[in-house]
Amino acid sequence: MKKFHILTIFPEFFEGFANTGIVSKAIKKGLVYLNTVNLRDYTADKHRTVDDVVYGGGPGMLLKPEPIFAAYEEISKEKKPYVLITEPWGRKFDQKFAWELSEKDEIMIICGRYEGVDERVKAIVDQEVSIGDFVLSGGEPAALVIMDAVIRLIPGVVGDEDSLRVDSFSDGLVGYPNYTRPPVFKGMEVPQILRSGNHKLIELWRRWKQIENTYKKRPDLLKKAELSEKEIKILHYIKKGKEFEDFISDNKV
Ligand code: 6GU
Repeated sequence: MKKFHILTIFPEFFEGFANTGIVSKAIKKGLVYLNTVNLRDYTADKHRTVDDVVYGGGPGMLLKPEPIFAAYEEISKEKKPYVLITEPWGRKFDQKFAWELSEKDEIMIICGRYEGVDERVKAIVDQEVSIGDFVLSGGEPAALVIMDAVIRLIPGVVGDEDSLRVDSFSDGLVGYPNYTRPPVFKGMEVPQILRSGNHKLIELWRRWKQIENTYKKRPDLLKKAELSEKEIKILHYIKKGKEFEDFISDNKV
């Protein structure tokens, strides 16, 4: 079972997430345990203060270190978790990072506030993490994004494990287009190849579309993708503006 410990001043933020869809099923199956920790429960004063003014002056309030350390120390008594803190400048969260986190048994995510967190908290942090180059008012939406991406990688969570294998990004490329019924909708037709029953050809067409979509939508990904000789050939065709049908007839597929 994978455990997430989420340190937050807004535990209610995670209720809808924990009670919906795949995540809710994973929790009910006992594959995931979601421990949302209210930092106010680890304060010592009457007002349950979690933040304070900045030494040296400046705007905003910072999360105090004591409640965060107190929560961390209690959690660590059982097992030391891998500790993340949400920061706009942290390591960019991506599919590779999600796979890495799926290997950890216990993950703690400290949800920062945009004004910041007392720097001494970094003493317990293994990795600062960001979900992109933009500023959130708090780390809660980021923690939710991270958990969702990691939870679906846990064996037994997603019904059809094949779907993980064909995920966009699983091989560094954008996904291929999919269609369901009806075969013609508002004059738009499902590509004939997908209805041909020729599985070898369908597989090749899907690969073509993945390479084409990556070239058109995310050319930055192509630099890192490890393409086979055949796939490099496909890319050459696409760059020259040729069609899938040209590739088929030129290469006697
Ligand atoms: Cl992880 N936290 C905050 N506060 N802002 C962000 C972020 C995280 N990722 C992108 N923007």
